[in-house]
Amino acid sequence: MKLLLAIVNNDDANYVNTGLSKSGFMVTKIASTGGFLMSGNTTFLTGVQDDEVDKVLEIISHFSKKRTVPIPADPVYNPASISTIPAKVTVGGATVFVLNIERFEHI
Ligand code: 2BA
Repeated sequence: MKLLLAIVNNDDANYVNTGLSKSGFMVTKIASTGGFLMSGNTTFLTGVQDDEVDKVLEIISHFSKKRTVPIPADPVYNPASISTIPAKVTVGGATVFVLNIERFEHI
């Protein structure tokens, strides 16, 4: 069994949630914050059988878009922000960690 921990852009989170739920996967959503942009994202926890991992990754990938976003203008952690052209980073699709589950109990 595996635990997938998927960090998804807030704008894609409802689509990912619906996609996973409609395919029968149990999902827990956690409101999270990216340490670099310091803006909200959504972390999904999904426990699945080993042979279901690829299907979950496919659904997450299908609904998670890549986007370019400006880095907030804060000269302390973004020296480039003193330029008139905002620095940008590419965010997403999704960041996914796949962890081995030693034991699972649903009590
Ligand atoms: P943030 O930490 O807010 O990062 C947003 C985007 O900023 C990242 O997109 C990446 O393009 C860029 N970025 C992050 N740290 C950077 C740095 N030190 N220098 C330059 N650019 C940097 P993604 O890679 O798609 O990550 C989206 C979100 O996924 C991240 O939001 C963070 O919440 C999470 N994440 C990504 N990689 C992670 C990791 N290895 N461990 C834990 N969380 C991760």
